[in-house]
Amino acid sequence: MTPVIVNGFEIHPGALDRAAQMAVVDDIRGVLRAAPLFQPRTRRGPMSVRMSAAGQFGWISDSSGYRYDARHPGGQPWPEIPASVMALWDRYANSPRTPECCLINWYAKGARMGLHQDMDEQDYNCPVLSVSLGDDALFRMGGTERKAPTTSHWLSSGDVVLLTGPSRRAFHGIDRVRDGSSTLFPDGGRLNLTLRVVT
Ligand code: MD3
Ligand code: FE
Repeated sequence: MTPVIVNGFEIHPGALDRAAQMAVVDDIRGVLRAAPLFQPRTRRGPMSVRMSAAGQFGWISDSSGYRYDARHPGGQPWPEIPASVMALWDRYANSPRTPECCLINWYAKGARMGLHQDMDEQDYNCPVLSVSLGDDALFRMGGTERKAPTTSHWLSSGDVVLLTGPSRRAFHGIDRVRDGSSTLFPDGGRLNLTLRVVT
């Protein structure tokens, strides 16, 4: 399928069918058994999104600031990135590098993510690949300056977004999640995976 380009963001609607979505969710449940979701705290307070990760590095945020770290806050190394998720990178990322982090974001009812840039990775020439699962989310995309105009796009379960080129450095966020819009999770909610090269 040819992607939709919105504001320089490469969106692949319905990249994963229902069976593929369920297989990825199953694999991520396995990751979360070894590396449970936690609530990152920033200087601005606790985030509404809960997080975990797989791969060599995960993103953590605590009293000493935020950073990529080789260990979960519980002290254990992160589990391996599941093959079902790695396969999406191979298919959509078009990158010679291998992802070193699969960040896992869980949006329970009411969770959101403010407009931000992802600047903790060392090489912005490496793309980021995002996979949306569960409830629909209103994704806001801007430019490389906070004041640049933004456009919004609903992301649905099974959508893949490739952040490459100028969009890799662009401000973005999740304004809201539409509760009950998907049946993938029996009790609702949204899972977002982002594959990243960190070093
Ligand atoms: C644009 N996640 O984890 S995914 C994040 O749905 C994050 O949970 C959102 O923003 C979510 O940092 C949006 C789309 C996305 C992911 C990473 C990006 C857009 C991006 C990195 C750089 C630029
Ligand atoms: Fe981000």
